[in-house]
Amino acid sequence: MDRIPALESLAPELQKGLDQASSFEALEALRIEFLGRKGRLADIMSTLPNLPPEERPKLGQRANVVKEEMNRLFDEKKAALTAAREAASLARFDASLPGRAPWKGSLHPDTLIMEEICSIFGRLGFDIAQGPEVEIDHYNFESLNMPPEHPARDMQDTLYITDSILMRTHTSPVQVRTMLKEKPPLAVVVPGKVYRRDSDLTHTPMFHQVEGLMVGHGITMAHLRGLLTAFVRGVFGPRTEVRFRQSFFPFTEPSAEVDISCFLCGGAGHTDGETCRVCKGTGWVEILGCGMVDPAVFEAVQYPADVSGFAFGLGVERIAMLKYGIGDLRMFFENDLRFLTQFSY
Ligand code: 2NL
Repeated sequence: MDRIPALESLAPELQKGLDQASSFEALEALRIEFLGRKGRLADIMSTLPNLPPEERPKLGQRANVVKEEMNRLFDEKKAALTAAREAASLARFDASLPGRAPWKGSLHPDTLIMEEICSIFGRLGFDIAQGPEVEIDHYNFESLNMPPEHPARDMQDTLYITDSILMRTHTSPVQVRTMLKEKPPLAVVVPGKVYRRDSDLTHTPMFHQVEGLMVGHGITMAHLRGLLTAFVRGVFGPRTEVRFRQSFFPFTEPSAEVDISCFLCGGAGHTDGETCRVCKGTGWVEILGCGMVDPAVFEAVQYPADVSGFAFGLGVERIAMLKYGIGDLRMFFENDLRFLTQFSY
């Protein structure tokens, strides 16, 4: 005998069962019944040792063929069930429903303003420079005409790491590093984070600055005025007027603060009979500080005595608050998506 009837009927019977099965559960039940460890095929296999030794190999081979055939039948049915399930879920899919909009990232207002400022100065011929936020006293103060006992140091509440290492209080040390690396003429803008020991409604321990520096032969205050005028017109519109007020910084002489004509009321001081909320009725808004680089700074970086230059510095959050009408500095640091996503573009 080379065939066992029970073995030969397995695949046809399985096929009948599969034809009836309409779920993955029914499929699994059939798999256990026919191919399981205690299933019908295993049952038949367990009778093999009762056969005469010469018949065993042939029947063993035949059992393997039947097993493979049954596995193929299962795979076929499984694929059919899967296809049916997908077709059913597609039938439920309503292509007329409104879609869900994907989350779209946006840039922080600080980033937008820094990029805009760098782009304007880039077009005016300036390079962009960056440097470390942890600085040494020498680059942050000493070479900027602020020796250890200089009263100007009291103007800065500094976050010290050691006696001589600190968090930079302005980006000026990057300009110092640039001058130590490069000979004049040069023109750089430096955007970045700066740190002060200060925290209240209108001050945060970290904020952003952009500073600029142009050095060469024959650089005058006229160049400073022309470039800053072009700059503020780029940010606040072509009709913006500028006004220079005498001021003081340890690293510039002479020094000035720059006001622009109010971009909300156009300098009138009022809108629809109400006092202008941006300039508080003055018609002017303070925008930055600047001046001609003090010769002591050039001396500290060993530049020749016949070079001259101008520098300026501005607070990024302040510009962003003015430009976007943001009333509260804390908004910049809370990372509230209702605030941040308003700056998508
Ligand atoms: C302000 C004023 C200013 C500078 C920054 C500077 C840098 C070097 C040399 C000279 Cl290396 N000056 N920077 C000059 C004038 C003003 O910042 O109110 N910033 C928020």
